[in-house]
Amino acid sequence: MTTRTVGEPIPRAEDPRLLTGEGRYVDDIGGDALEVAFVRSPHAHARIVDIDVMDALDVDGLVAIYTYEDLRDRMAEPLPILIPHPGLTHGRTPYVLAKDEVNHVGEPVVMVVATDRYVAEDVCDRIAVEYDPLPPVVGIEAARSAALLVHDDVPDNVSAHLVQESGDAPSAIAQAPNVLELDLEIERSASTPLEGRGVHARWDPDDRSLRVYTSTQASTSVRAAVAAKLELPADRVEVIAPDVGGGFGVKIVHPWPEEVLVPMAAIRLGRAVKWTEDRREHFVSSAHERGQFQHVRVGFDDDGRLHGLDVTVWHDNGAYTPYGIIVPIITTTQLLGPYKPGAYRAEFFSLYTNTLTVTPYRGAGRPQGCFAMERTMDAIAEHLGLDRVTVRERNFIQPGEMPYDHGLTFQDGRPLIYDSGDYPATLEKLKKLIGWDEFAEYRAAARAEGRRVGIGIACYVEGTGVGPYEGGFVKVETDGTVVVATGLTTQGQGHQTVFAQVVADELGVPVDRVVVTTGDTRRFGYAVGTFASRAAVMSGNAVALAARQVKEKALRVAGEALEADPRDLELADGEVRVKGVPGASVPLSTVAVLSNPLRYAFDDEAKRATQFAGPSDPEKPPVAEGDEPGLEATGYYSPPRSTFANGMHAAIVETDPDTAEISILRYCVVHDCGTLINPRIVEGQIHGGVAQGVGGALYERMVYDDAGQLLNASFMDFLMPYSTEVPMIETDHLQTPSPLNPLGIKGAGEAGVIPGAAVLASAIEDAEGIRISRMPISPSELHDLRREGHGA
Ligand code: MCN
Repeated sequence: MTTRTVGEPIPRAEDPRLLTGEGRYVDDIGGDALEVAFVRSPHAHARIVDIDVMDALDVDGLVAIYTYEDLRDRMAEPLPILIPHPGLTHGRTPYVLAKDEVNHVGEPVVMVVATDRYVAEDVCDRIAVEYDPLPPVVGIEAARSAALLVHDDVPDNVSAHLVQESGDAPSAIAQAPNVLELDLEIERSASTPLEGRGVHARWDPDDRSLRVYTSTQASTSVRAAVAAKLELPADRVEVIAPDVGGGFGVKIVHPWPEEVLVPMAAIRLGRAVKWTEDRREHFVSSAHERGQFQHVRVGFDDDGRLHGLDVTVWHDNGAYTPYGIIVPIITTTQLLGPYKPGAYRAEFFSLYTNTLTVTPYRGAGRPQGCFAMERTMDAIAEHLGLDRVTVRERNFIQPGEMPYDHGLTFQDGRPLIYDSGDYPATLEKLKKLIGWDEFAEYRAAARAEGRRVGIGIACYVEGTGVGPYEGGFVKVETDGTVVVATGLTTQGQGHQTVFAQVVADELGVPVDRVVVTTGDTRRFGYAVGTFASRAAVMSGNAVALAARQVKEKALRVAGEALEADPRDLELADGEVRVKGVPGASVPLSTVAVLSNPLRYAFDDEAKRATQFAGPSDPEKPPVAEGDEPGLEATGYYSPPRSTFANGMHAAIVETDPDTAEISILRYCVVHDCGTLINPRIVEGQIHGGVAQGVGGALYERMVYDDAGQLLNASFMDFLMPYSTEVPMIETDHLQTPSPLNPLGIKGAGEAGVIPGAAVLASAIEDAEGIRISRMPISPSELHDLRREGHGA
């Protein structure tokens, strides 16, 4: 029997190629392409008075210069709002090249096309843009004060103001025996994938077709956007995401201005044109996230049980809102984690600032929500003198209460209902893994040696696998190779391996016979994209459903050949067999030939296979009357609603009494994403997420000055944790299958990052006896807090 591979930690099939430098990224795409550079705004806020290109025109190698004035029709309109929401009362999006105003440093103003990038950059230097600088709005405080406006026609800088309620939280809090208030802040950070953005476009004038390679998380969406903006029929546009060196959210946006401008130039010039983002461009002209102030008011009883929770969030959405309110609404709907809040009220203000636009970054608003909720849990425990774990346990939704309806609306407009999960069991595992109950003893021993150690915990629940749909195509080739395609893209998640596992098990073939393509609109045209930890749930189930159709057909065709009832047949080891009859079998490759009348004529082996069972006419393949040729099928999966994964992290930290250096001694994760397709890949995902969580907790922040200049727009200045700063991560799993999809899967791709700031704040607070309300925290900030007199 073929061994089942779902659930097995098989190595990633894509790794040998990627690890030996065989990856093919956008910048590797060959061809004699012209190259693009952009003149970008040096001002955070300014009116454009004049653009003078005269001095640039005699540069050797210059091919074209485009400003807003050169744009036509839909290219001259602002970019769309990708996720409209009634709460977004003042949505604003940029033009692909600034029209008459710039609203952040890095906004593209002029596009230059030249024979190479050096020439293009030289041309940019010779273009004189005259600006009339306006005072910028930088930071949440400045935006809230509304003394200055980012967009003249947006009162108070508020793009959206939304209130969500379940019960009457203000009264519940007023009547509660205990009330606490917290003011919290998470600073702005960013996805920072190692490969920046990049676009390569070719126009075929004979075929009137466009091929675009782009480093994206959503190639089908880019195709739709490019076709719409350039007014081409979608079937004349191919968009291919080749290998993508990380996305982490920033590459979901579609289209980036560059993604339509580069194809526009390719069409107008009739040449291949490419643009590769440099690192500084990425920092100032892609997107950031995090960046929230929060005020929490909570009412609870003397046992620590919540009666009411009232949270206000001020969210910095940067200069524009292409993603509407998606980040703050995720914060306020997913903040509740595994807890019953009593009554709940959440209110957010999404605010414009003259800084880079904010779009989802791995976790997408959840790390901020988790920080608010988990800081609150710790504050309650401290207030009542209770163990932090006890307070959490007392507020958990119990397994018997699933499905649990919060009485709120989720970000996708559907009811916020948790489908499944066992939070007490998750916590039990975590306590054992980290040794929660033994820690007091360890702390006392460490204290006796003059060491400061602390333990922290944070819990989260994450809505994953959002719809509306994803599709999969499965085909058995006549050599027995199984070809799988799905439209969503891959940025390092190991999709080639996991989708191969799913299909291999459905068809009973060895996993190395399955070849998976993602992110290529030539192979699969309808897809939504890779974000929101949705690929495993969505495309995993879609390829399974397609494979099940292929299986059904294989049994039917083989049944004809073997003159057996399909119900007596099974698929295993790459063959269709008559159950219990040794030797009565036909290879799946032959079934593929039998399903293909034209191929059959050339295949003696298939004819012999047919003769084995003595068909009436061996020259005629046994494709049943009315059957479509080909052993292939397309399947779509569309979920009734999101499925909710959950997890809990605990960390032990040590803080240096003199230098305030913060070291993570242990970091433990217990995670439940339902049925695991590949535990090794899920652990890799969690480890990568934890690394980003550690970055967000201790190192990573975007530092703007008052003029709106980003001061640390390079990897020299923006601190990311190296492998030396990322601790060993101890991981354990629970598998509570989702009842919402055939494979029982929940997503895992963002889990690692969500509680990073919360768990490390909890542990540092425990080590230091200092209230931590703002993350990230550096040694110098910890030192300052100690000096302010809050120290242990
Ligand atoms: N998986 C599994 N079993 C499960 C759940 C998931 O084996 N029960 C596997 C999946 O099959 C997939 C991986 O784990 O190979 C992540 O699955 P999933 O949770 O579905 O997440 P996506 O594949 O949709 O990936 C998106 C997610 C997000 S939102 C961000 S941001 C992110 C992340 O994945 N960006 C990444 N992980 C990343 N990893 C890399 N290397 N690079 C990025 O840019």
